[in-house]
Amino acid sequence: MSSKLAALNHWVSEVSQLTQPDQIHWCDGSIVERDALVELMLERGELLALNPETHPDCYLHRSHPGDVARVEHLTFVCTADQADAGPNNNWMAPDQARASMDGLFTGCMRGRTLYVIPYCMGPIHSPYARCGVEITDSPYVVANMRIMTRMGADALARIEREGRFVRGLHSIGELDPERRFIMHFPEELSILSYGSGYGGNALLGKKCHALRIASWQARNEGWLAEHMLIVGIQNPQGETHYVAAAFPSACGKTNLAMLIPPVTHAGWKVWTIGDDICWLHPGPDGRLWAINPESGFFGVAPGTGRNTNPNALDMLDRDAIFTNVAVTAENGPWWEGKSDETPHKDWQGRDFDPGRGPAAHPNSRFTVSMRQCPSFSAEADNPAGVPISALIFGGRRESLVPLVFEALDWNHGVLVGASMASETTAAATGAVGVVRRDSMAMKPFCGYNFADYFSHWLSFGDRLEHLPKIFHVNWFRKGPDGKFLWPGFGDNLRVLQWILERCAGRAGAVETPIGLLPRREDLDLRGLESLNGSLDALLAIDPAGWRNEWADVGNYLDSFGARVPDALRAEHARVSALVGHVAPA
Ligand code: GTP
Ligand code: SPV
Ligand code: MN
Repeated sequence: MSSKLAALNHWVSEVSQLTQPDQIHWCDGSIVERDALVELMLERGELLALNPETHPDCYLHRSHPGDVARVEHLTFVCTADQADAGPNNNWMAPDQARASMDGLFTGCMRGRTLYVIPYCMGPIHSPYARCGVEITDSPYVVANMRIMTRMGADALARIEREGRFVRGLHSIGELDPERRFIMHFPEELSILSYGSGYGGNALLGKKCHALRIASWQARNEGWLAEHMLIVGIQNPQGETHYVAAAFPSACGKTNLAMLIPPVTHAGWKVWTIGDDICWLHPGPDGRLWAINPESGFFGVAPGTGRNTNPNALDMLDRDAIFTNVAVTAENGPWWEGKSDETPHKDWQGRDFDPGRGPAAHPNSRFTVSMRQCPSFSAEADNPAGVPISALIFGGRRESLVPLVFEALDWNHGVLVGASMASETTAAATGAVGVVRRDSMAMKPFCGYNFADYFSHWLSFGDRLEHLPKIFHVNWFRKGPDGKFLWPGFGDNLRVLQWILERCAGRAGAVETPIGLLPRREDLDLRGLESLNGSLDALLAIDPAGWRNEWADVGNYLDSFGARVPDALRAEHARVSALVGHVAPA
């Protein structure tokens, strides 16, 4: 098979000359193709079938133990001018990057099959959707891309019609961390990824295309590509409003996207549009409209349980791929927080021994179609997207940052997003639990200079007639006993409720030096009497702490030099003065 598009055929033959595969397979996305790939991976031991009675069509993949997360230190943005990549990215000169990657790719597919994966990010007929082609030698990547994107014949037809696509070349190579790089060439709309088979390093439609490359395109074309969930919240009056929320990796997007309202909230319902990536466009009506470019979830397994995320459990009992989870004696998938069963084998397939740490890898994941989610919204297929009422930023902060606050206006909201910080998680290799700045949850994903990105965000103040309100949330503040103060999960709806009532001009708030906060009486806390003592702590503002915080944000902005927009500096000066004016305790 080949394509009607000469440029695509040419690229595939160029890559096959370089990589020397035994065969070339053009993916059509059919179920027959999927079944054949699964069969092949079962034979080779790359997939293990889980219990077909309790978990039909569910498979476990154990990745190389040294290849379990994104690798930020090996991820590069290769622009002609280093300043365009910015201090927020690792940079290499494009020629040098291409030459060293060519070296790695030479002959790397000998004895393997080269798969050509045409895919579409976004509803197939949406003007906001964008296409790409990933070439890979990993059937596991093909199987995951089939769930995560609209992959196959329809995407190829669109690519042939449009004549343009993002080019992603991927090989698992030797899975050697010394020979592993994820390179982006935004000026050419291309990606080269070598040496990892894991998630964001290998499923190139996801972080590489839909965030790093797309954020670059979005800046040039006047839209935004963001690390955000999209959720519809239906109130008892039957109205549904949509919000998008940016939290860093493993900080609660999937959970918020499919939460089940607390029992006190009869008549409320949450509709899931997306759990990780959101493309935002100014619509013809002057509002901001959102599509989810993905069609599946690559979600964090640990912590997903009946009490925390029942919708997720209900979509994970059939047709799902699990990566690096543990298994029970009955050969069901298991992870910490799932159930009180005892794991039998750990994520590396060894007999479980608590002395060796958790049974499931902390970054173990499930891949599942969004259509299996009980709260899936058909609006996820709407080519126009959904209109956004509020944007939410959030991080994992055990101290200082209150449960929720509202920005005074757009520029203040952009500063709140730019100054976000969060404790690092197992979603990337490296230390866990270290607070770092993670502007708009895009530190690992913005394909260009953050200073230019901040300018781009500010520009929407003029582009949009109806600006969404901007909020900041923190589910992770802890008390002196080291426990989370806020129950989180389903109860997060109470915060979304306040946010939407603020958007409707109905809920009260009090102005503080950091923004508008709810008072106790502004939140619907029915049924949460247990919270009594904690609420004051959850909403407390520590002026000295915030003086330090804003001073640190000032240093952070300095690190981007003269490209930082004046309006952001001015906003920073304004809020710094506000916390400065609060009398020290
Ligand atoms: P990525 O897929 O890496 O982008 O992560 P994500 O932002 O989608 O995070 P996810 O919803 O998968 O949650 C990550 C971890 O945080 C899981 O272990 C959850 O159980 C936990 N978590 C999510 N929401 C809450 C919450 O409201 N409170 C607490 N305490 N933990 C939460
Ligand atoms: C994240 O790390 O934010 C993820 C997982 O969603 S990955 O696909 O590996 O990027
Ligand atoms: Mn993510």
